[in-house]
Amino acid sequence: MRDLLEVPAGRRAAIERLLADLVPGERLALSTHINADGDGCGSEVALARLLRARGFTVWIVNPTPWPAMFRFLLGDDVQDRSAEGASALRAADRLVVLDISDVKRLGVLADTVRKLPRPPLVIDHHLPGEEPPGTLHVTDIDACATGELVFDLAQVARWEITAPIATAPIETAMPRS
Ligand SMILES: [Mn+2]
Repeated sequence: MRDLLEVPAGRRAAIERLLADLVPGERLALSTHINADGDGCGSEVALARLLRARGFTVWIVNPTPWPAMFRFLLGDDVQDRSAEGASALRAADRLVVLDISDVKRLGVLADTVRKLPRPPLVIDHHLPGEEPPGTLHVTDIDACATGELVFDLAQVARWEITAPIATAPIETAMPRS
């Protein structure tokens, strides 16, 4: 039987290229599309925690406010700087764009992203867009979600997926009575 958790060869190669491009200790901004959904938000917080565990400084900058219904995913450890807009993007060394195949999906941040000195890294599962948001891509339309690609990135990198990374600190949103 086929191993469903096995990372396909092409995807693995793309992940290895992306990992090789990460500079230890750099400050990374993460963005997803306007009106972020569960995949965008979930992928951002999982990747933020994976990267923080490897010594990166990470913050989120989305083009529209973090949805209230996903507030619990941020916990106390993941920083959302979306309210600062483009200046929070420019303050990072590198941008990682999640769940987007076209830069226009970054709404008010799109122009800033087009002009960043270093092209963003992209992790996405959509059909290719007209204007890709970066140059170094982990994209696979066979992935059911961007979250699947973040999981595979952790597998290939051999980064441990701890319980807080896997589940987000859900207990902070749902206190036991
Ligand atoms: Mn998605």
